[in-house]
Amino acid sequence: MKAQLEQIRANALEKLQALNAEQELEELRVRVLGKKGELTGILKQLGSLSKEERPVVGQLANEVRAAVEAAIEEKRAALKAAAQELRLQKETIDVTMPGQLQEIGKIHPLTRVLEEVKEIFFGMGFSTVEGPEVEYDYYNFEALNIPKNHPARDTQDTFYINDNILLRSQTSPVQVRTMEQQKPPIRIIAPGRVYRSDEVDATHSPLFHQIEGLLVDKGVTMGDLKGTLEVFAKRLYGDEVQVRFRPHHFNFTEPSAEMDIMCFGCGGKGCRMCKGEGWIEILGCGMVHPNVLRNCGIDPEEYSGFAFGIGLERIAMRKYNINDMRLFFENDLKFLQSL
Ligand code: 2U9
Repeated sequence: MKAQLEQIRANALEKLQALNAEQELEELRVRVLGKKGELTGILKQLGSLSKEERPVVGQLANEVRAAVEAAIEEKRAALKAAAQELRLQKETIDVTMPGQLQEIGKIHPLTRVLEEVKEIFFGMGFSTVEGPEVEYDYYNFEALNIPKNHPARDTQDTFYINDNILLRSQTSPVQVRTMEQQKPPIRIIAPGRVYRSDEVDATHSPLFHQIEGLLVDKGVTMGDLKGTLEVFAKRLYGDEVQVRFRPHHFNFTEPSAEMDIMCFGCGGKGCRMCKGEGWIEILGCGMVHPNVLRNCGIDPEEYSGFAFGIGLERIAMRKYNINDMRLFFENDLKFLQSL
């Protein structure tokens, strides 16, 4: 039995030398010192020994247990220290390394101008309404007093899905849908993407953005239209800006007009920026045509309203002095960061 105990000790110490994982260490502890372990097996046999032998072998067994336990604890500490050392090495931070440049993005100029325009109209009690970009011919043209084969369709030629469905050429369908569902007073702006079958060049794009507005109530006049849009121009371009209204024609408004602002490059004298005009066109507008009100279930004898349409790209081009519309859509970071 003494020889067995010595064997257990020698074996355990030898194995301990070789192992290098916590898991293996635990396995060894269970195999030698555990309830069904080698050492426990020997202790169970003590009863079969003679009176003289029992204390001698018992003492040796205790010594072996103490020695193995101590060696296991020592190994456990060594493994822990080694693991810690490895982690420290792996996680070392080189504080002299150059940092990674985090590029900071910017709000797209069109979004910025859109937000600005929206804020101005929110300040005058308008709220935003949105609608589908794929529309029925009815909402895009018919309801707006532009029947099939009317020449006004030429200037707003768009992309057709079929005879009745198209990509909207203006955001006006949103206002038509709103009037169908809501009784006046109505005071809304409709921003969004619109489409035209245009060749791409510096001032044309098959996709661009509009903000249209509509106000319908009892007793609304051209005076309300002019006052509202003049306030808009002054908020956007500064209080000193002067505006003028020129007669125009749209099927959906009567009378119709375009609003110009006095050129800030030359103060109205005429320069390259305003192409010698002295004035710069910024939007179209007019009193909602009685046919349009009627089409939307609103009695033109009881209510009147005004509407306007703003091309967002055009406003942004003026504001940031950009001469090519394509720049908005090319995602050229150099351009976008420069604004
Ligand atoms: C309804 C009734 C009337 C919207 C209007 C304009 C004038 C206009 C252009 C501006 C530049 C289009 O983007 S652009 O090319 N728009 O001049 N838009 S009045 O009139 C409406 C809209 C909805 C129910």
